[in-house]
Amino acid sequence: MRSRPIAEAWSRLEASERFQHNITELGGRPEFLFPEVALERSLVLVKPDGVQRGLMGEIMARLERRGLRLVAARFQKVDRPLAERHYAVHKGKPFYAGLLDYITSAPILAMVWEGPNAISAIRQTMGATRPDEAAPGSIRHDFGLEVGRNVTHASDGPETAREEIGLWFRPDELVQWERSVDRWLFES
Ligand code: RTP
Ligand code: MG
Repeated sequence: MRSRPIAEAWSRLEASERFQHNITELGGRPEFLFPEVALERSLVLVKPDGVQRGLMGEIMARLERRGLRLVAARFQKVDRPLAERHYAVHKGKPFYAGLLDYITSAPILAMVWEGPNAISAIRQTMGATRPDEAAPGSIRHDFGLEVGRNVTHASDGPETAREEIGLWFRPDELVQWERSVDRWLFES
């Protein structure tokens, strides 16, 4: 997603012979100059501690105020098989058993949110895994103290996001919609 004038100027530049020569000399196209902004989706969970502490509204409000768009939401209990599939990557780690007990201990709020670069934007809003290392102003910093009670989950990459959204939601539960403010939040 680039604004039209920049995209057009960039295309003209790329088409020039001098540019092609210089890029070949450099060994490739300098993507870092104009990184693409992708419209992404991420799974977000308000974990049992966040629900019990009455933080669902606060967490949704922060994501909404950031400009992200809600795609799906379900308040539910998490059974063991779903927890095992969701956290399969952590099987065998010392905290795995405690993590499964924690996530299945009480209801959670499962959601899908979308927006430009949503995956990294949401991870940033959540903060580092350990609340004692999370940046001030992030959810885990502002509402947490211990890694085993860190309030939220968010997908950590595009592939994980696809898998997790598929695990938690059926395709017909994902709502495609537009907000009148989208053009004030998404450049194109
Ligand atoms: P999440 O998957 O929940 O969004 O968290 P994350 O990516 O920031 O961290 P990850 O490494 O995927 O860990 C998953 C969850 O396991 C618990 N954990 N406990 N005791 C420990 O050392 C430890 N390490 C991780 C946390 O609840 C973490 O969110
Ligand atoms: Mg993770």
